[in-house]
Amino acid sequence: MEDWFVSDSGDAPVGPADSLWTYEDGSLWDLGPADFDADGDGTPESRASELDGDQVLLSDTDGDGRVDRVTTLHTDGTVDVADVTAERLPWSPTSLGRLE
Ligand SMILES: [Ca+2]
Ligand SMILES: [Ca+2]
Repeated sequence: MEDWFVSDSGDAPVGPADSLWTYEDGSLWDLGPADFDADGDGTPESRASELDGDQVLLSDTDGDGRVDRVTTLHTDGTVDVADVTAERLPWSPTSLGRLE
């Protein structure tokens, strides 16, 4: 999970082209710039990652830079799509091994 880190620059990300981000337990998580165009509009708004062996696609669907959709591609071939509207994302950061 080398590309998961908490931003220490103090700069607020302004959009998915600069950084995808989310808040978790009061910390700003900077996921890095979007590099995948999931909806095909020509602008990258998503970033692939991995969680517990599953591929996940973290997407910002409204262009504010904050991740609001998580698509999980399970190893058994099933796909889950979760829209994130609450403060907490539907995953446990502890499983990434970076937060206590
Ligand atoms: Ca797009
Ligand atoms: Ca968003």
